Amino acid sequence: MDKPGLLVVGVLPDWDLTALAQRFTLHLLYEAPDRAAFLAQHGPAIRAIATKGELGADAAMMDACPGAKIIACYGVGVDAIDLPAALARGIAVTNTPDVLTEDVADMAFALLLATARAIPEGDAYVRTGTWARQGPMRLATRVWGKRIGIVGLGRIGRAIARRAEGFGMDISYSGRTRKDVPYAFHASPAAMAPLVDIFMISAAGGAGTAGLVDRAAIEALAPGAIFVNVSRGSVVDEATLVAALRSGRIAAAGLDVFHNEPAIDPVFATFPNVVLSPHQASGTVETRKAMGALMLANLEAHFGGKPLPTPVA
Ligand code: 8YV
Repeated sequence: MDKPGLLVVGVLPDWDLTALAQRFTLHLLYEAPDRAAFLAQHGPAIRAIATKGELGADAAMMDACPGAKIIACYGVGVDAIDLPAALARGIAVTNTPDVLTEDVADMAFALLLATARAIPEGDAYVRTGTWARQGPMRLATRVWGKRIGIVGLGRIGRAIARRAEGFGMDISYSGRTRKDVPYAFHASPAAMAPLVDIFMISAAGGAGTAGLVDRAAIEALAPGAIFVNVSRGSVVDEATLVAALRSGRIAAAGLDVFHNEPAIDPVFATFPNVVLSPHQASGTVETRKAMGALMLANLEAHFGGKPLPTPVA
């Protein structure tokens, strides 16, 4: 029997492509010079769509693949998938929660430590011989014991909070609802902003959080605050963030996510006090293998008529 056709929207590691190819006939959209022509040609053969957090799937893609009844997302964030369009077409959507939580929280702390302790600057200081020529580097900023405010205390936010406990931090959070946690709750990012030294964003993306960290929140930050975002660029009013970096109101920023990835606003690269990361928070071999395995498990379950391991509610 012919293997079902799988539309692969974005590049995946070879180990995933090898595993997927055993079960499906792969149609690699990311290799197509003309996406629309590729979808017109291969769409009728597609029975499932494998996409990625940042790439998603829109209604036009779904319409081009009328036989696809599942979209399996390699990533926890499904903000780039048109969920109402999937629902209207009876298409199941799955994602890869939990398996990436701890890595994303690690990256949040890596960016925090890199900015506060000026790790990239120190690295350059040694490499360029400045240390030997000029002596000790400037002093940096302490991390342990500081006040951290987390925007979005979901799975990833809680993992960040657990790490913050280990750093002896005073922890608060903002979110839609108060949670049963021993951390201070604030009704909005703007209410929390003036009360923290570290402003950490781990809210889910999507229409509900677009611009959640708005001008009011950024302008309310305590002078000298450190700003870290490991969620989605869309959560932040980026123009105001840039203005706050330019004016020096924010001491430093660690950013893994941006508007318009990967062609981000080049202004970010001009700030010496910003540490940039190319949307790599889940990017370890261990986690990416787990994400690929979970995506495949969802596809297998769908075609086996079994309950989906991680459907998107
Ligand atoms: C990406 C992510 O999916 O999980 C998410 O929502 O943003 C990431 O894990 C990852 O870059 C794979 O494309």
